[in-house]
Amino acid sequence: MTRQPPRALIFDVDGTLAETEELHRAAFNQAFAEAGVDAFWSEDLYGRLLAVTGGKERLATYFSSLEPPDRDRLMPQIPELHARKTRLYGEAVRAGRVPFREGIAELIDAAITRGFRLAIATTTTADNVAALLEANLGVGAHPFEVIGAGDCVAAKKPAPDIYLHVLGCLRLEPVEALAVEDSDNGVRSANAAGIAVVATPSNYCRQHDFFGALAVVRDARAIMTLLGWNVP
Ligand code: XBP
Ligand code: MG
Repeated sequence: MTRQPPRALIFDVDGTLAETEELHRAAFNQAFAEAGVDAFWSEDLYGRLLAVTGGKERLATYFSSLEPPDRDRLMPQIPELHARKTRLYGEAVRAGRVPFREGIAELIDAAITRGFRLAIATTTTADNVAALLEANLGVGAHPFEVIGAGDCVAAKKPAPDIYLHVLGCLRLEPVEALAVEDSDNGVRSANAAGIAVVATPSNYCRQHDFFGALAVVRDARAIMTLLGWNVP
């Protein structure tokens, strides 16, 4: 790494900390079934819908593609549907069904050992972040100084808002941070905020265009190698 070494790591959540999107997809489908909504998101359809970040925005994109009267009947149901989905997703995560990705725990520990500040910048909700951190690190035991999540900003990824919000809370300049992302929207968001970003593509994002990423690597262990940290 030829640049000035960063002082903070800012992690994306879904697809980066953990492979969560299959659990999100299952929660959306269960919420549809429980609400009597005649919809089912297959892996293929969900992979395309992931181009839209934010569950509520994703639902609005999908429902607006339907014909009236279904479209007009379903659009007002988005807040309740998404709240139901978030409850279902949180229950599944708290049941321990989604571990951190390979190397994430080691990267976090190595960063802490080296005095790095840690933060999160994600499109998902704060409740979902809390559930994932509790399931993998224990209740109240996470090392993230700032958690920027969901609707705390006006515009979701690929807009830079969430990264600019987290930088502001950390009182750091963009050049002092390094972001870790799994998707093209995430890389674009960090880049737009002026932050260098390493991509660790997730299952749904393998074919994405990671233009603008400092590097595209297999997992968090490869990030430690990139930073010159010995991999345990
Ligand atoms: C990924 C997203 C989120 C999740 C679903 O977030 O775009 O919308 O797919 O979670 P990130 P919600 O990669 O930025 O962590 O339904 O809570 O949005
Ligand atoms: Mg992601």
